[in-house]
Amino acid sequence: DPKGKLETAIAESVVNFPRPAEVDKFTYGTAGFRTKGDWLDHVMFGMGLLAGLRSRKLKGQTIGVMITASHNKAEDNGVKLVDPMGEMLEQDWESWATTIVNGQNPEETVKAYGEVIQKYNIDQDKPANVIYARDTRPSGARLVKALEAGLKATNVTYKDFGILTTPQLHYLVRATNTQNDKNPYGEVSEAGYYKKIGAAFRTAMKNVKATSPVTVDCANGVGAPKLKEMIKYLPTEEECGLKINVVNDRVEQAEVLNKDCGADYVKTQQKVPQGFDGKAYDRWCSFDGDADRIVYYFNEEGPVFRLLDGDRIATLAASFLGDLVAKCDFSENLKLGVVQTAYANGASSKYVTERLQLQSEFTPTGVKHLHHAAARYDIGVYFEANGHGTVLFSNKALNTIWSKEPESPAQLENLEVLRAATELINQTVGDAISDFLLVEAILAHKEYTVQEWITTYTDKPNKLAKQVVKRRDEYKTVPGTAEQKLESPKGLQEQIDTEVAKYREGRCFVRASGTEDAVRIYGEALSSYDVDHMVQTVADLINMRSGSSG
Ligand code: G16
Repeated sequence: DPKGKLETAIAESVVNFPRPAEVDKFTYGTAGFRTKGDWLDHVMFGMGLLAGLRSRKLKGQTIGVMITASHNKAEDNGVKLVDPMGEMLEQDWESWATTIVNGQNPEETVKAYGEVIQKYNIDQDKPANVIYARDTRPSGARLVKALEAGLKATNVTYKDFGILTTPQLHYLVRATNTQNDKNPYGEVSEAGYYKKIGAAFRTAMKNVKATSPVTVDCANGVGAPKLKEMIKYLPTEEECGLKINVVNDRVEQAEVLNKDCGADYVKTQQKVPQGFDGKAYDRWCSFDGDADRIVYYFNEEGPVFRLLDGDRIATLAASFLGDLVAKCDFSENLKLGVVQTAYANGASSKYVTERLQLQSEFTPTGVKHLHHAAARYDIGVYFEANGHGTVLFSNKALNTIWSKEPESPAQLENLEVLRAATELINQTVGDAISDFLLVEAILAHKEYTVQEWITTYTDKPNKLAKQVVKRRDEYKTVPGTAEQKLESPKGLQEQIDTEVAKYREGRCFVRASGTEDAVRIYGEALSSYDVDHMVQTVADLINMRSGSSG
């Protein structure tokens, strides 16, 4: 009985990866499972099982597993599954991920495995293919073993791609699943990723030159070695004018990962990272720990810190692509839109609708939500304010852009840049390396300095704070409000509303983080004094209710 054999194999193997006593329940959150690396072996084993099931369900298409805790501390780790076209795991399956890793004993794990088979009517004789990679965290190598045990127990064919950025793994999943198609996404190798993006950047920069150098803070994470590799495939400084300095590249020192540096630090602390030695107006940017987010910034004299976050990248990209679309005569044909979350600065959304005259839309936090919304446009720009985002081109857009016969030399030039953009941008997920090169190309085309970029609109004073609470799962938002209204704890939203009404153009919302044990508070108002006061008062309201520790 092959089914019985499989069940025995799972039961025999899972005992080597027992549940840690410290965790009550694992939950597949905003970005998969995340917690201390030491507690994740059991979860990895379960994700091996589920990745195999997902692949079998999808007729053997390759599923990706990424082992990373991204912006979180070095001792944390995490895991998320990647669907065949490089997008995040289908939401329906998230609850199965939660079920399969929460078995209290081997029998329950086997039972959960059987339930997925039944629910999705999975033919166990179908092939299953999984590829995986990890970031530079020390626990990664051990966790890979647990993942492999789950894959082996259920006869899954797998391939280890070693250490990669999260977006590189997403790229490889899509490249693998499209390699025999008419339009393969790219070569199925890490080098294939660099080649594709490098060639696109070269084309995009053909007729322009960068006027100043840029420095990249890699958060002491996997982005550092991978960006250095990428640079080998880019046009040289002599050719395109761009000099790229790489800092915070100490990947061999685990404890400095994301420590006082990286995109999350810069965005939430509103400060330059450790190692910053820029002069006023030097252009800097920061990746996060797995290189799927990027933010730019500079200092004015003073020094006064100025941030160019995900909203700025979204508006820059939307305005640039919008212009190209118009110059290529596609405006009638291709619908462009910008997708953001409630964390987007109100001034950026206003700029999108009023200045750029583009559609704008909001979704809950989490790339998966933005991605799906952006996919409904011909050209969908999506970015979270924290710097996580990309641009999606529909098949219609790609066909239109690639089949057009240019009507003039000028139009040909624009068409070539637009075509290059479709190749330069990682369309599977937000990608710091690809977004970085896109921004650099746009700045070169627009001949923008950071000062010119930041004056396109004026940010509303804002603040993003964090409040540690005992039970973040008590904080639930009303569906359809882009997380801007709490339904529980009861009465808290009314208190917040009363407070916010005191401030001119005040806006403030509270939601539970999906990646940290805290609730986030975002506030905006006409003056920064008001914002600080409002956010502090709301934090106090939460603190009083939950008797929290922070
Ligand atoms: C992850 C998600 C992002 C999200 C961020 C913070 O980023 O991929 O979509 O914005 O967590 O989420 P939360 O506010 O729920 O903690 P990363 O870079 O850590 O993978």
